[in-house]
Amino acid sequence: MSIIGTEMLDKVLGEYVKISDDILGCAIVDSDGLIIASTFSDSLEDFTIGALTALLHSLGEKIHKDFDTGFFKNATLQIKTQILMFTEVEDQKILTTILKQNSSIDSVIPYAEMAVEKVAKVIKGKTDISLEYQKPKKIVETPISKQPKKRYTYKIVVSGDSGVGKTSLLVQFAKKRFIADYKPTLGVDIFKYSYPVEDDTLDLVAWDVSGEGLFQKFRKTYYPGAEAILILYDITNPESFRNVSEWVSEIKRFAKEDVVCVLVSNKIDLENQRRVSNKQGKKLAKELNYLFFETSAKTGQNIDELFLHIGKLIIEKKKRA
Ligand SMILES: Nc1nc2c(ncn2[C@@H]2O[C@H](COP(=O)(O)OP(=O)(O)OP(=O)(O)O)[C@@H](O)[C@H]2O)c(=O)[nH]1
Ligand SMILES: [Mg+2]
Repeated sequence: MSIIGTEMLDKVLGEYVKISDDILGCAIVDSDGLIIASTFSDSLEDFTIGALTALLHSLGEKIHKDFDTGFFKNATLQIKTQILMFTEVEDQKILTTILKQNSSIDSVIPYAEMAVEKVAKVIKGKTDISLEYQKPKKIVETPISKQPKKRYTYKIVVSGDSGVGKTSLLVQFAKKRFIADYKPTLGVDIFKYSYPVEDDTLDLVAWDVSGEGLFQKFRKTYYPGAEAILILYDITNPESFRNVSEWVSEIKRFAKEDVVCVLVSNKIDLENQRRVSNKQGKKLAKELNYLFFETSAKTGQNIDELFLHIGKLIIEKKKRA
């Protein structure tokens, strides 16, 4: 990149960190984890900047891995005292934003998306880049009679034990492909996917949570605002079925009362290794008053049906509200 480009990148990042006091700093990192540019909030001391820079350097592996899955849009990683948010820039580069521990990630995401658009332009050599970050527009919903086609956004949290297939289910739904290698999710990955439901369009914001106990204490911050929650278990793994109750109690404590809950019995392509019967799953769902779906993230069986069903319920609810 030219000197003008580098200066422009610094300006774009400089304005971005001013958006919110929650942003401590940010960096553009390439797919090998190398830092191309970085900016930190004016209020930070040099030693804090040093520590944060070291942190960014240590992220190379995660960034590399996420690129590998080909499914990188918006991910966050919660560490001891900060949140790291990664947003993909078109050209195999990532904007990493370092946020204070209790920041509202949802409110920073739209600005991060504006920042990556600007960064992509700088990388392409464009110079006519606005440094302004406009407040994201709120979607104003007009009455149904005046506007038959509508867009709705909804947040879904996908939970369940490690390895049950949460990430695979989302990848299969959005990309129609299956990743056979197991790469555990770290913290939480957030991605967006739009799909039609009858005459309307749904913008799904899925929070793909790590099933690892290690990340448990952070999970409570993921549930507020969720309109649907999936709890997955693996039909070949009875422990993941037994642990559904743990996930249910977490949801009861932290999610909205009227959230749409679905018990998802995954990996049904492995019928010959099944150790949790269809009947057991159905019975538990009934007791919990949850919807019940049996899916395979490998073959895609029932996954479109699952999201269509949830989508219809969400739209009905929003139209009634
Ligand atoms: N046969 C089969 N394998 C699956 C299915 N879903 C997931 N897998 C495999 O199970 C392993 C774990 O899948 P993931 O989607 O990474 O599991 P996860 O629930 O996201 O796990 P964490 O991120 O650690 O919480 C991977 O090797 C997947 O390929 C399925 O429906 N059928
Ligand atoms: Mg995962």
